[in-house]
Amino acid sequence: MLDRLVMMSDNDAPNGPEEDLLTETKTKTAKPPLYKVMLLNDDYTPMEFVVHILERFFGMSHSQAFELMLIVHKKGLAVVGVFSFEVAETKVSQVMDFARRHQHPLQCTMEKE
Ligand code: TYC
Repeated sequence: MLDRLVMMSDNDAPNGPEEDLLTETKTKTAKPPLYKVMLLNDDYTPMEFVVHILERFFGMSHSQAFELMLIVHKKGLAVVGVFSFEVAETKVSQVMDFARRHQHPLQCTMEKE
């Protein structure tokens, strides 16, 4: 979408604002904010359960999932994916519900990138 836009404070040409006033055109591309989804380590959730979650909800292969699970286990947490707000929220809910149903204390959170 092309829109006429008045830029009073961001002149890139050595002109006074009176020149830019009618000549600048800017392409508006509203990029949506992205959210990191993170898994947190704990002492009780079985490793294979976490691997299963990464395969099931984040589309990882078994070896990718195992590798990332070990990173969370060793470092305390890791980003497991970056999504739009709605998708991130859905992933967090899916993981938290699945863990709760299986009575594991696994925690999954999201944070604006
Ligand atoms: N630390 C857990 C164990 O030793 C494994 C684990 C990994 C738990 C990743 C949570 O997000 C997690 N059984």
